[in-house]
Amino acid sequence: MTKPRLYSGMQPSADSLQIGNYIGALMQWRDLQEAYDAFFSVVDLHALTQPNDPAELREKTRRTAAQYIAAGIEPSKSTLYVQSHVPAHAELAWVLSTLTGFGEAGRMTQFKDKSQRYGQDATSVGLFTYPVLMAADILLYQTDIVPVGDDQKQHVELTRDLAERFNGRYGTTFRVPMPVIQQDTARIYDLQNPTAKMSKSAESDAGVLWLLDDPAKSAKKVMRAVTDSEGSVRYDRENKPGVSNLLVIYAALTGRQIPSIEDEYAGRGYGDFKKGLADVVVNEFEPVRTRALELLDDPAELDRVLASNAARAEAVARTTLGDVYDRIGLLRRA
Ligand code: AQP
Repeated sequence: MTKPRLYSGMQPSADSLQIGNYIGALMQWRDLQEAYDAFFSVVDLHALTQPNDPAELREKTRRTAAQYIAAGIEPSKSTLYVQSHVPAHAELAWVLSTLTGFGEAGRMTQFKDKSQRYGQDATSVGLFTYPVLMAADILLYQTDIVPVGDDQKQHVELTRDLAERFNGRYGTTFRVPMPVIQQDTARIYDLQNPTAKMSKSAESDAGVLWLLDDPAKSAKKVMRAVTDSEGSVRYDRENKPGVSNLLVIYAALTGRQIPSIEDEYAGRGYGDFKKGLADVVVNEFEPVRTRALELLDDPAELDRVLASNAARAEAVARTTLGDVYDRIGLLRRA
């Protein structure tokens, strides 16, 4: 029996991934790759919507791929590739953009937020059509499920609308994908500002735990994480966002339930709790970091793995794109 298809990706927008990417995405991908025919992409074309230094973008792309593998995504089991290695992404995005309403794209809240933040002059057309490229990513692979954070849910809804619109107009061509929304307990917040999502592009480094950082530095950041003056290790997202965030990280990395961790640290101070968490983080990150750095030591081999995975992705993507071109009436090259 063929396995259902899964598609997900991350932008190569930093030298290292942060612990939110690890808990919210990579750990789940690692589990899901067993039951699904999974496609995991490093979405470098999406990253072009931010200013980039070319040499740095290349390096970040390799580093992101290395961290996928080091975290347990197996390139022999899942298809792990770089988005720009498969030109069909950009080609299908163009076709889908002709089916997307201007107003429809303008309602995307991520675009509204980002364009407001950057200002009109720094907002590109690429940022506006970002969700259309994301729809192309997903639809090319006849995807059944898309694991995403809730901030991406609207983009998957647009993807579904575009698939249904195309199918309605030209006959069934695309599978209509389902979003699988990350649990609230998989969302990680900034250690210094625990009501803001931890992010690769955070303004300050102090609240971000980087997968590739020196372990001693990560331990120090845990010890300095913002908590509160109550002193009890208890989950209460509203009144104790700092401690709750640390509990979520602890539980996610150990596979334990939050109440059992609360019990363990009952009557002990935040110092003990943070020390325990720092050990958990260091133990989890250490092998991932070592493996990623090993892979990055041999970029030619990493590039070979990415190339053979891209060939696998390309075979699927070309078939879908060929069907699309036929349906919409593009003349095939003889
Ligand atoms: N704080 C987080 N908690 C849980 N999950 C998170 N993800 C990101 N931050 C957290 C998940 O990681 C994947 C990364 O997707 P992306 O690189 O396309 O962009 P993003 O979601 O915008 O991630 P960042 O780290 O905040 O990057 P920048 O700063 O570049 O925008 C997604 O699956 C996301 O849910």
